[in-house]
Amino acid sequence: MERVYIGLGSNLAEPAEQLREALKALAQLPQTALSGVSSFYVSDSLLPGQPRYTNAVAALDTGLAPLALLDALQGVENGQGRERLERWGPRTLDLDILLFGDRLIDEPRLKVPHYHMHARAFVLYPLAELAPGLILADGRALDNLLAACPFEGLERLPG
Ligand code: PH2
Ligand code: MG
Ligand code: MG
Repeated sequence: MERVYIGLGSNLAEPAEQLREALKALAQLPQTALSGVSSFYVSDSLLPGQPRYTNAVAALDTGLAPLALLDALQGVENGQGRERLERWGPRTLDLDILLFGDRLIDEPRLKVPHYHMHARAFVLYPLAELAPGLILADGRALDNLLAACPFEGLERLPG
């Protein structure tokens, strides 16, 4: 089993409900346990003019290979009505593999650690709830990434 961190995001059709549905689906994946879920956070979209996003991070322990997990996650996205109309368009559900054990993956369909995660408060702060003090496979320390990425603009939802 390998520890994997998944970034969840939604900015359409009741985003928090989309995340709760997605977490149920993650818990049902084959060879996989859902081992932790962060708080939910609301923030403005990186792209202006879109609805605000709700984001969270989940920890999985999985025996699936990276591309098998990616296929499964895309199945969950599609099952929740994800339409791929434009890059970075608004979406009912986005499931991103952030970290996969201690692997560095550079394949056409999958780059791990997830690109830009180091600069996204809506990824780093929920990740830090689950994995304080984490060192990424590429040697970067989560604490250093947090120090360079202000919490500003994030709203942590209660409960
Ligand atoms: N995802 C995007 C574009 N902008 N903004 C926030 N706050 N959260 C996201 O998950 C997000 C975004 C495309 O993946
Ligand atoms: Mg994304
Ligand atoms: Mg994505």
